[in-house]
Amino acid sequence: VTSSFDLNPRHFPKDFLWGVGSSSYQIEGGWNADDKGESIWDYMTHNHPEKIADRSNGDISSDSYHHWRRDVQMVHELHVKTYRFSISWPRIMPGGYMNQVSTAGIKYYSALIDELLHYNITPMVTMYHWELPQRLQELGGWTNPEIIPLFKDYARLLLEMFGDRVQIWTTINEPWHVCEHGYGVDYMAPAYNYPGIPAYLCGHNLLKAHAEVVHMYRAEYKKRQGGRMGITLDTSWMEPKSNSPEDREASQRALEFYVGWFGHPIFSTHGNYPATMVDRIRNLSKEQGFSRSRLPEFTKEEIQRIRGTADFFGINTYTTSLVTSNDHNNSAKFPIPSFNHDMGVVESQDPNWTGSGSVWLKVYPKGIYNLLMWIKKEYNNPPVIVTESGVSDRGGLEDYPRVDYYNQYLNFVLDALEDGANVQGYIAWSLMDSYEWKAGFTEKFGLYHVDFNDPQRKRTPKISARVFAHICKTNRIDWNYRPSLNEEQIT
Ligand code: GBH
Repeated sequence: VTSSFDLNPRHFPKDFLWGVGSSSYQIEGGWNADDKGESIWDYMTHNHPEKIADRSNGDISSDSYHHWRRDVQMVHELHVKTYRFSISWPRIMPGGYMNQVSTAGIKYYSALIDELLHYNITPMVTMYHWELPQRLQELGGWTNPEIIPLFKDYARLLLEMFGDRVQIWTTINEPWHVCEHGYGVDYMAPAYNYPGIPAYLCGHNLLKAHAEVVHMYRAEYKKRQGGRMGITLDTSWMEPKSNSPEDREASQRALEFYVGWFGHPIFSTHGNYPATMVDRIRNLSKEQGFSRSRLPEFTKEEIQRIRGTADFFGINTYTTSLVTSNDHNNSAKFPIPSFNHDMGVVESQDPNWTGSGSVWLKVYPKGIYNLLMWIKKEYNNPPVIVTESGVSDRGGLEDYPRVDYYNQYLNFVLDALEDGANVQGYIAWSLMDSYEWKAGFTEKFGLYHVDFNDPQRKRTPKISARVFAHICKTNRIDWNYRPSLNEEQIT
């Protein structure tokens, strides 16, 4: 099926939503331009550079605060239909409150949106890709229920300012990552490193904040503005390490902890957290001497209010883990209590899988198929948009491994479509090389190379940009397409 003699190649659906993605802190720079406030990432990278692989920060990064016109040109060259980008909360509301709104911040995103529409590209806007105003972190961030009305205020401002021109919204990028990596371990900002308790408070407030925003959108904006709103979850595919019943159970449990924690309350028929999660955390909490479960409980009304609050299921997925049951030993990775210990799953990867520029990211193309089929089965086949998928390297324009990644992963997306999964789109991560959070500038995910030594931050298409553009243009995978680097423009 993959040879040049293939006279009948499989096509993606006509209206398949092709896209490329980025996020504000990773590309914008302009960290204190005009009246922008400090975010938790500004704060962490400035005060704790030792937490970042190359001690760098996003102060300038790809400088999209100044080069956004070129960014849109690139998106246009790629023949995609949508550009997924995020808005920086403190660029719009420097202190996180409505008392101070930045005109310069609003102007920036407004111009970007208009430029996209000029090229007929649909803006897909993420409200929160991890840039919390530092002032709100000082109140406890997502662990403080105050975040619910504050996030709603911020969302209302975005809908008022941009909702007439934005047809696809997602509220929050990767809640699991926000809560567990931000509060449970010393990883992403604010790096609380307080296992087993605050991540669940974060998740609880985050779900309520998300639901309030979707209800507000539906009640006050959707009819007039006509768009749709979802959320983006993330997970690796959890492949049972063996065919034993224990490992298959570990796989299902891991998916319920990573995806179900947020997916079940929003997308399942009954709502609420997955029963496995509720039971395990309640029982372990009791064993550990807590007077009630570390996982907060929703009231009946809250369960109903959260259920159904998404028009589509956004999923970010890059790689696969092999999973087996944990023996519950107390260890650095499984302290008692902790999310990992509650989940009770040990993850590994097959050393034979193709590597990438990131230790965690191994190429396992079938994982995306398995995950899409799992979502179909688990949540009654909701409309799904793959909001991120891609692979890193350590640099260079001749990125043939990235070409292979997209061809192979997309081939499995076609399989999932053929097997009935309601996949509506695929957004490649990422438009261009950018600030890779903890990895700083050491890992590159871009279809476009960015010269970080050039004050102009010159962008150059890699081989993968040409291949991805060809896929989006022809709506199919062409295994033999081998563009050269010589052409300056993508055609
Ligand atoms: C995405 O998250 C982000 O949304 C995006 O901003 C980012 O650029 C992209 O990843 C690439 O990194 O170090 O073993 O603890 C993807 C989900 C989950 C990927 C956690 C990195 C770290 C695993 N991420 N994972 S580990």
